[in-house]
Amino acid sequence: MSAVVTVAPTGPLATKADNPDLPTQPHEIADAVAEAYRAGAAVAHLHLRDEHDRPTADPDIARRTIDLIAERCPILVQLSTGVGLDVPFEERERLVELRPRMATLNPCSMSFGEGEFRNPPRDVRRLAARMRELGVRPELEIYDTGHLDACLRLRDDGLLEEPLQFSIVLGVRGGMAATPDNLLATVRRLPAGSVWQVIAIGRANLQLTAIGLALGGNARAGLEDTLHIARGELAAGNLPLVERAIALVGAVGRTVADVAQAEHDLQLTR
Ligand code: KMH
Ligand code: ZN
Repeated sequence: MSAVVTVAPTGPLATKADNPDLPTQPHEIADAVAEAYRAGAAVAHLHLRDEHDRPTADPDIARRTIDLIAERCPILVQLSTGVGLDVPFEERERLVELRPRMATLNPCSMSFGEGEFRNPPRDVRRLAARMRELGVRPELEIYDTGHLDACLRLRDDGLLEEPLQFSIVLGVRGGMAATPDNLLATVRRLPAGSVWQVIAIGRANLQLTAIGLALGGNARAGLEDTLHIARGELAAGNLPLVERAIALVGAVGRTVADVAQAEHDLQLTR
């Protein structure tokens, strides 16, 4: 069974002071994504930064980044609508108007590290409905038990179409701890036929990515999720993390999905 590897080169929080190899500007992100594609990643999960490296939902920056990526490789683009903790929901949601193949949908508000991640129910419903209208496939971010229930309610209300696509996010301070028990308990509760991946934040990244792959999930790799390749050792860019995930796919006896296989596995209809 093939596994889709997503590269997440740049998250909402880290800066170049945390890891000097963090790509922040459009051409840096595009170069990192193209390297990851050549290594085997089929999906790129994107956060954008402005010229001061602050998280932004500026559609021009997003468009420019997507175009630079398309010049370099045919990887599938997934825009983050999480964007950054201080960016208003109304700006974040506009990103789906660019009609990426996929975008994230964060179903609930929560504490997030030292900050607050605001996803009010009415706004989430509006974004889910708009994504459905535009044919942008939502990746549902599950940071805690009740987030899955919130997604199932959206499905029951006709705002999400099956098969559902989930990220099980482990290790955000404010969400589930990064433990195998939490991963297993969440996987067991997913509706039959769901597509899912593990997003393992911080130290448990390697272990939980490996467990997710062994259980049949997809994998995500990159500096958004961990700045380190080993304890106390910064990753020298996204590539070593992507290569590590690719090696894990082989180690559990699976093959790496190319873009065409990923379109099939993720059941992308446009
Ligand atoms: N930053 C991760 C903890 C999103 O961008 O919308 C989850 C994430 C969600 O990637
Ligand atoms: Zn993200």
